[in-house]
Amino acid sequence: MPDCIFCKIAAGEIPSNKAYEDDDVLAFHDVNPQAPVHLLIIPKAHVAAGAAEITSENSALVGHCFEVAAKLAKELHLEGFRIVTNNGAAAGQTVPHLHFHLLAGRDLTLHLG
Ligand code: DGP
Repeated sequence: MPDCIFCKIAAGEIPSNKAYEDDDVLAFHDVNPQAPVHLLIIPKAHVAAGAAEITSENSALVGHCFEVAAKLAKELHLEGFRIVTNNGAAAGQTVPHLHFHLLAGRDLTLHLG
């Protein structure tokens, strides 16, 4: 997708600090880390702008992203971690290319409800 930062990173047109790469998925360090470990895991292809566009057509790639997250968590010996995806500007999404934040290395305790 033209003008998509993450498509350019996936294509190597914008440099990134890569943590994992295969034919379909890339993981790289967030430029503005919110935790000591803050990786972004993306499908290389622009299959969806965000989670609201996940369908049976692209969900295998979503599963693949989570497999990569589990692999990285194991390799990095992460004791606890959080996977976050922001959908839409109201949720703070700034890059409309489906991606998952993998956060770890600080207290991530969250009280819901
Ligand atoms: P979100 O707000 O959920 O759309 O997350 C987008 C993240 O992408 C944000 O934490 C900052 C990061 N980011 C934006 N541009 C770049 C870039 O050029 N390189 C890297 N490594 N991260 C980027």
